[in-house]
Amino acid sequence: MNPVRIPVVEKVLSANDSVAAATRAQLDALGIFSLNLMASPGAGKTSLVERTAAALKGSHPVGMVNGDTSEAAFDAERSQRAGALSVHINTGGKCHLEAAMVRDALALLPLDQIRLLIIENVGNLVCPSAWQLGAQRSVLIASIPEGDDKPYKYPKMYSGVDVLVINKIDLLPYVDFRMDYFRRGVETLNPGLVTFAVSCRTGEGLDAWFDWLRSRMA
Ligand SMILES: Nc1nc2c(ncn2[C@@H]2O[C@H](COP(=O)(O)OP(=O)(O)O)[C@@H](O)[C@H]2O)c(=O)[nH]1
Ligand SMILES: [Mg+2]
Ligand SMILES: [Zn+2]
Repeated sequence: MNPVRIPVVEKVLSANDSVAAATRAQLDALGIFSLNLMASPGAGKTSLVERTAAALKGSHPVGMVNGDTSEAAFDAERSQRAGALSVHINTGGKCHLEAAMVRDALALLPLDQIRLLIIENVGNLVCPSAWQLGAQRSVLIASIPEGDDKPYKYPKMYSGVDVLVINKIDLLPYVDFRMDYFRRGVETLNPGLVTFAVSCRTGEGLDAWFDWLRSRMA
């Protein structure tokens, strides 16, 4: 007899969702477009934030909330150097961001100066997708060196997102990555998913990503 466990988990998630709904309403009211950026460690989340902040800061100032499992605020500092207004969240070892952490971080940002908010989630392909944060779109970065089997291994992550960015395409000549196989897996889980293939290193493909963001904010 252990029927208590499932209701408890559901209660925690629904409490989280009501905080997320309040954040979403707050951001909508301020006219801020917001992204929950998820990926494995090293896929290029901070690199994409840097590129995006540098390209859009003149027209659409970028705010960044970065969740990491420790005190080290390297990513928030990187995005700040690229022109974003940033806040670092130390999750205290937790492997995902929760809505209350984001709400508290937003209180530290000058939201009236921001048009685009990017929330860099903790590097992890498993649980972040279960936690609503209040962002308008969820974005997953897949990077070439991670391998072409990831949609098959992490179906929940791939099926739950609104946008996919395939990063590090400059490495395609050096890695056994079957783009067809990868894309077939994605298409099965999330038909018609908006997808960008980019290199944050060379800049290839990023204009389409910036155009998509601008059109969402128009
Ligand atoms: N070759 C290549 N390296 C990249 C690219 N984007 C990011 N990197 C490198 O990948 C590493 C991890 O990037 P980072 O943005 O910190 O990833 P995060 O952990 O997801 O935030 C860094 O050494 C980046 O320079 C890319 O498009 N091509
Ligand atoms: Mg990072
Ligand atoms: Zn977690």
